[in-house]
Amino acid sequence: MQAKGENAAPLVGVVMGSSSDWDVMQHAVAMLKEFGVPYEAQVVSAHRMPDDMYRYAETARARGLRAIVAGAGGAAHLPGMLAAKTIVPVFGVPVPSKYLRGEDSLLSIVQMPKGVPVATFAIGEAGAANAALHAIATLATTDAALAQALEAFRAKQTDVARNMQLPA
Ligand code: RP5
Repeated sequence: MQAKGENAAPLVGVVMGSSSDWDVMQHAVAMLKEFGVPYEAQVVSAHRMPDDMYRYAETARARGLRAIVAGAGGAAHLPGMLAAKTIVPVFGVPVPSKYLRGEDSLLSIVQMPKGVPVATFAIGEAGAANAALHAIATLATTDAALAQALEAFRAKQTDVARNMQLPA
């Protein structure tokens, strides 16, 4: 998968261990698109392209990335190894795995030893979308227009919930 992006320099990097993660990780990209946040998305595999992974992390800050959303499945090293090489905040998304339904991915990502954090989200598409929303919330701390858009996004959810009807 090639790097994608809007015209502006990317503020959020979305990376994943395999193109097979895209079904899940596309939900992060969809959220960034919805908010008009410049992003890039690409495959960066921890165990199949370790040198590329290090380069990605080492250059992330200088390239202007303010957050990295990293999804991986199984023995999911990618988010932790990126975090080991950059101080750009890493938001980890456990991708459902074939045999253990992503519980392996979750535990691999969430159990970072003290000192190198990875903010870890839910397994699957909710986690991918929420990781992007968290990146957006981080950017919104210094971007009033984005903060307003995020408030509106929340208000819409409130309206939907208030109007929910149960079966008679
Ligand atoms: C991980 O291995 C990837 O993040 C993916 O979730 C999993 C399986 O990869 P493929 O065998 O589908 O390429 O590195």
